[in-house]
Amino acid sequence: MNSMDGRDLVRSVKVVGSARAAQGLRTVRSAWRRRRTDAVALPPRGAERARVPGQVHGVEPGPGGGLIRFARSELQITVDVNGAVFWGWDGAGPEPSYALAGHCPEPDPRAVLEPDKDGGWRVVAERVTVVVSRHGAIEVCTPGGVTLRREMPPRWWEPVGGGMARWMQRSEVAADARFFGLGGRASGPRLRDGTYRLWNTDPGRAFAPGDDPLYITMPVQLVVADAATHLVFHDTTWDGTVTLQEGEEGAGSGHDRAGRCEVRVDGGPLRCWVMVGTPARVLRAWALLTGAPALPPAWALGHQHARWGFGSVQEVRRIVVGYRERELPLDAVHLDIDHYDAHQVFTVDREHFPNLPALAEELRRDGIRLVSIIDPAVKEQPGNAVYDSGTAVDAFVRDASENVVRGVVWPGQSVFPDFTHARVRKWWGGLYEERLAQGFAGFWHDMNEPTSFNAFGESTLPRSARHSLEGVGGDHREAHNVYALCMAGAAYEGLRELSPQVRPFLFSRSGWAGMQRYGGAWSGDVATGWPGLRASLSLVMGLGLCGVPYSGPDVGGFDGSPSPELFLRWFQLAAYLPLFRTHACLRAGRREPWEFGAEVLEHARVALVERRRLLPYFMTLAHLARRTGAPYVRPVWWGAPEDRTLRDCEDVFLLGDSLLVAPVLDPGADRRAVLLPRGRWYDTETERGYEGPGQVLVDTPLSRIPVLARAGAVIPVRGADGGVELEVWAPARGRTGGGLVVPDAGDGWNEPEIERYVARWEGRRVMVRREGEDGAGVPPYPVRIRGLG
Ligand code: NBV
Repeated sequence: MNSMDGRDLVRSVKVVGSARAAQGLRTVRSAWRRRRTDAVALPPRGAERARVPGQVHGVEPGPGGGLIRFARSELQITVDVNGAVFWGWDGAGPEPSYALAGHCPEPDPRAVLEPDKDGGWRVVAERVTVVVSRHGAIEVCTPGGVTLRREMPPRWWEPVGGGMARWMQRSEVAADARFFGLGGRASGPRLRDGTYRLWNTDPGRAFAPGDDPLYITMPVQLVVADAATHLVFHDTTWDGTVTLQEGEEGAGSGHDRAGRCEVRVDGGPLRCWVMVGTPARVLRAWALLTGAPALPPAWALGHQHARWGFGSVQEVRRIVVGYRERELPLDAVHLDIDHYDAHQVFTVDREHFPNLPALAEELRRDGIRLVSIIDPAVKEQPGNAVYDSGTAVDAFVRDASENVVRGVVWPGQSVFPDFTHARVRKWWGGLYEERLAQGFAGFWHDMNEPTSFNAFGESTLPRSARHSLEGVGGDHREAHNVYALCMAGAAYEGLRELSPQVRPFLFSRSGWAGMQRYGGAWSGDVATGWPGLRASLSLVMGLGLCGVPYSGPDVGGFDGSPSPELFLRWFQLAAYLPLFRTHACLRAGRREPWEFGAEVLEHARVALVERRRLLPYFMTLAHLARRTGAPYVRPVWWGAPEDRTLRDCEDVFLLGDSLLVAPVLDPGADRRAVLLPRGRWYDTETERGYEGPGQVLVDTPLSRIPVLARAGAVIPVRGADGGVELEVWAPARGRTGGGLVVPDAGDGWNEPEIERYVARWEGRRVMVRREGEDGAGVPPYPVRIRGLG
């Protein structure tokens, strides 16, 4: 194929189809082998004995808390210097942990273990009090004594013949509390009653709300209640479930029914972290513990276009020219597996992509970067350089009999690097040298749950597959959920070494707590349809509340063909999400903005131009996320978690502190209700002001989705000359406003200073000053005041 026309597309679908059919038999065999391997290597657990902690019988105070001994277990509690509480049962300490960024923070020397009533104990710290009953229930309370969470004494089931215990932990939260998080969930962001599994999963087809679990699961819950917000993290990588039931407040003199949570896990330590405070404080503590989010380069905050099946360099050029001719901003093009030679990672199909470095160079001159997909599976084929070099360092996952574990993925029979081994990560990281030489500037990790096509059961590695787990040794039951996290770590560290002057940019389909240290995520194969549009917002918000601020959906959905209206609404939403990328499956309809008619093209252009104008604001939000853990996309209750109406609102979000975005998520909507937090909000299109809190009706013609600016906001935008300007929304009379600006400092490691601006009425004018050590100064940017009308 020299160019990718319709027939070629069909042919390449057939090639993939027939390759998959040919793989069918092998797949069946491999699934059968997998089940047999598991049956031999993981014998049934047999009889089990249940255990609870029993009665307290002694304590040993230590820094930040201490050890509490029970008849049949012991509990370590420590409050750290950032105010986060750790507790671990049965000798579990906070390390080692895949979630933590480096070592566990120091204990807070002011927090001490002291006796409580009824034979219990408590640790009183500045922002939280933890009370442990004599039977091992743990209560997390605000400094004012309001209980936020009560964990019942845990229960273990231990195989009589020895082996890993399963455990269960029940807890109660306030009747008014709402649950969020647990990674990327399609049916959120508010997690309603139900059971959510903790096992990263490729659903094997495009997903919609109701499909659970998906690619990124995390035992991280953010619980928002009147009294305070808390984040709780059960630090175990094992398979498990979290069952949630929201509480209910009793009417009149009726009793409240507490919210309930039950965590059941198949193994691993029973240990927990809790952070208490406002949402901002909690996310900050989480980022301090698990790592600052990687900072994307400015181009990754622009518009990116992907497609499975560009098929040739000519098609890539055609798309780029299409954007250019229509004056549509474009910042990156992503190449999917069809640019590989026979689907093998770290290779190039030289027939159809003869000179990638030249293409990359040509695009870069136009300000467009190339991004490469990376799959972890390596074709089992002696002579293939990746396979040979991996074999030489003993990189691939083996089973209990020391045989290399095989699966079936795009290149055919494949083997899987064991990213839980430092040596393997080092080898893998080095492979990105080939990608850098091809001119790629960013990386898109796929199929890393890991996925292997199996005819029955789960499409992943056998549970008995062995992993290094940093030399401790274990199996896939423990390594599965951190496979993608470790792959991201390998890529990030490798890229840092290969190209030390440039910040690595990568995002990943799968991951786990702490993945933000290495990059972002995307929402995976979201189904084309209005429910998919809603799900894609839920994923971005949920991941943000788990500490992963950079993510976004496949605009238009992964499969099928969106109607022009659906495509446009998706495009308009994603223009305000951190990752703004169009993408689709091989067989899906087109996703270029000009494929949906003149009207959609016009409105999509407006969205693209506005995204480019907001780039300095996005850059600022990226820096703030890195420094504070606050996601760019925040639920509307972010600054007012005590407002119950806001807490239940899922179809509006805040973009940073200054903007409120109300996407259109339903077909045919020509206006929509928008819930506003307290204060004045300006419709950025009409400049009309609205007073919050309350609900307003705003028109939603096809040309736009409502975006409102907070009165007083100072927003850095890109001016007509490409330089930064301050867009200032008049504060309400008698009030002041302000905003932060972090200038773009290039793709290196510079951490520019945060600039603070204050807006206030001075007589009949709104003035903006820069706050500095030597008083207020004139901003170094042009200022435009809006909302005066
Ligand atoms: O590499 C092909 C696709 C990719 O386009 C998509 O974004 C990933 O989520 N990939 C899944 C593998 C094929 C899935 C059917």
